Amino acid sequence: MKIDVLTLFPEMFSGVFGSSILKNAKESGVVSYRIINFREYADNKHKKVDDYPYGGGAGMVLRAQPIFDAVDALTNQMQKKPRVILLCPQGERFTQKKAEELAEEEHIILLCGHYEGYDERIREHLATDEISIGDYVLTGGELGAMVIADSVTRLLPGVLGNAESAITDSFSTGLLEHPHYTRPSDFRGMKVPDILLSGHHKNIDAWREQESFKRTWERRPDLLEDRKLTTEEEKRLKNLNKR
Ligand code: 9D3
Repeated sequence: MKIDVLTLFPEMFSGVFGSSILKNAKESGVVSYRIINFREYADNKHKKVDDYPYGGGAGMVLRAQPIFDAVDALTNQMQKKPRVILLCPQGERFTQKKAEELAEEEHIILLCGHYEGYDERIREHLATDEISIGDYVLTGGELGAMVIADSVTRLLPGVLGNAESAITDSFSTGLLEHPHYTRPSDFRGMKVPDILLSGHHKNIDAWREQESFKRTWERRPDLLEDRKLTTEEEKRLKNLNKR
């Protein structure tokens, strides 16, 4: 998979793309990253990427020309059209489902803006998706592009080992993870639950499922509203209400 980023701050990406899992994914050839400063594509001698808004008003607007030309340069000679993803506060909220959808693509281009708005023609005629990573205000789209690149890369075949495999992730099962403990069994008087030391694997599995359900019910009831409870989970809910 090819992941390209268009940004005015390319230096922000070196840490994320140069570390552990993403670095290994790149070196194994599963994914390639290109970080492009779209200022290089500005057709005027001052390399200006923004301009005053038609109709007046405060703030600046990102010009269409450098962005269209940069996307053309990244897609020339390629038959299949890439997904062109605009990072912006007004976009659709990013979720694991969207990460899974993007992981199926051959080529994605992530477009990062800042306080300037985008010329609407970028939205209408270039972007295939508009994404926000959540309801808080960032200084630009770069952190969003990193979040998407990270979450999509780890879903690509061969990127994660069995131990870290994505299949048992909380957002794939729809539940939060149960508590984990490691040695010692007594740390400063804080004990590991007896059941985990019992060696009864069936009981341990049942305890973990109950704890997962309890955590989700207490912390993220919205995750349970989005899906139908299994009969097993209905029982767990009754267990919780008894205590
Ligand atoms: C004046 C109105 N503001 C829009 C809500 C202006 C504005 C603030 C911050 C415009 C852009 C930005 C920079 N943020 C992003 O580019 C951004 C973002 C975010 O701020 N939150 C969550 N996801 C994203 S993705 C891109």
